[in-house]
Amino acid sequence: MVAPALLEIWVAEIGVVMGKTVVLEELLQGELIERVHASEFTRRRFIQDFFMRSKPLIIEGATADWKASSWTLDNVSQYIPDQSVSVRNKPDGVLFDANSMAHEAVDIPLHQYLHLLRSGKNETPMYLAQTNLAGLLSNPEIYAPRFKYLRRADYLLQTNVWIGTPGLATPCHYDFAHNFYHQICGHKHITLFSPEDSARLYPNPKIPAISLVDVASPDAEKFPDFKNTRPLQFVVGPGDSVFIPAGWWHYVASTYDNNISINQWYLRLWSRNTHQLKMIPPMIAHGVKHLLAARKR
Ligand SMILES: O=C(O)CCC(=O)C(=O)O
Repeated sequence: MVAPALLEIWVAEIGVVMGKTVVLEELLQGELIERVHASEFTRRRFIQDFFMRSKPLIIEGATADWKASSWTLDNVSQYIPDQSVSVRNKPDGVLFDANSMAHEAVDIPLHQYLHLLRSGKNETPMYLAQTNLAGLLSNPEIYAPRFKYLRRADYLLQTNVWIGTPGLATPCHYDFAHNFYHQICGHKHITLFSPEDSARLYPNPKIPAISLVDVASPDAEKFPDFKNTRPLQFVVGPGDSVFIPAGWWHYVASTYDNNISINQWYLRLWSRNTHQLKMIPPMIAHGVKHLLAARKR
């Protein structure tokens, strides 16, 4: 649980990230995400109170027994072999342009990248983003096993690692899979919006899973209805796992420390969760659109 003084610092940081001053009271007036500790939480409760209701939450301490839970910028090169990786380095730290999807990246040996981050000599914010752990390690499940709240029948689609500097932001978007986002070291600021806010987030007409609104600095003239969204904002630190249900919009930023996160996307192929059932037609439409676009190229 975040100590109040630290929370205030983070709130001030969020104020900077969001391009406006946010005071603690304002944040506390908004909706808060529920936080539970793994020692007092069961899979049954997860399914009933969160999964079936498509409700996000933070579980603390659920990855304490993972080998990856002790990864830091100083020791991760002992576990992940050196190899060339693609690192985002857009000068403004934004992962991609929400209009065009354009991004900038360099190929660099992983250990050199980690060394650069530790030295703090990088000239731009840098991000080894959404990198499939199975592509970096031959046995990723030893370090990041199936999450304990998953069922055997749930399909673990992909486990990604994210290693970055302060000053990064991943534009607001949603995924078709359920997401467990585990903070390993450093901190991230996360802003979530429910699927009910979709129209107020002005989806990119070409890629409807991406919002055109820059959550850090929203253009009130272009996106007047954004002010009517109900964001859930919070900071995650080491040991926190966030459940982001399929279809929930998320904007993820880092402001003041180097950080490592691991996320797991999974599909529950059959479920009475009505929201997930609603996701199936857009998911198929999205897939068909991609296939058609790929055939045209
Ligand atoms: O960590 C980030 O920067 C983005 C994470 C994200 O978008 C995801 O896990 O789906």
